[in-house]
Amino acid sequence: MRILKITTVLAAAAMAISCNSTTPTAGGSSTAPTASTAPGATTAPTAGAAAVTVSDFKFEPAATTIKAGDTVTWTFKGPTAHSATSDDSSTEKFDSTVMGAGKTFSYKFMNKGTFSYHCIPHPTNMKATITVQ
Ligand SMILES: [Cu+2]
Repeated sequence: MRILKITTVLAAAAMAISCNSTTPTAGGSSTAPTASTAPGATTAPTAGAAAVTVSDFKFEPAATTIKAGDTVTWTFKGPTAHSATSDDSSTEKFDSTVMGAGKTFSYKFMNKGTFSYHCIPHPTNMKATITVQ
């Protein structure tokens, strides 16, 4: 008789636990965040990197917009040597030095703002900006 009573109590307790556990999950709250994060991920630009082509005699694109922490890589093309050098007025200081075709230079921008730069041999016709948001 005692054993039978204990098992009925345990069975009742087990049923109570299983009933309680199914109630919160029935809300389906776990599917809601997954659906909301998916559109945000698709609208974000290529994470962490931007490319600028340095040709004779221009930076392409002349205006680049990135996010803080992104790295910009300049690729040097064309027979004439060029540089990507921050202007004196720029608070972000970088200088590729004068490079020939086939070379690359990368710089990671950690601070927000618009930073203007130029080419050392051609400062009047080769100007561009990096905007960090
Ligand atoms: Cu140049």
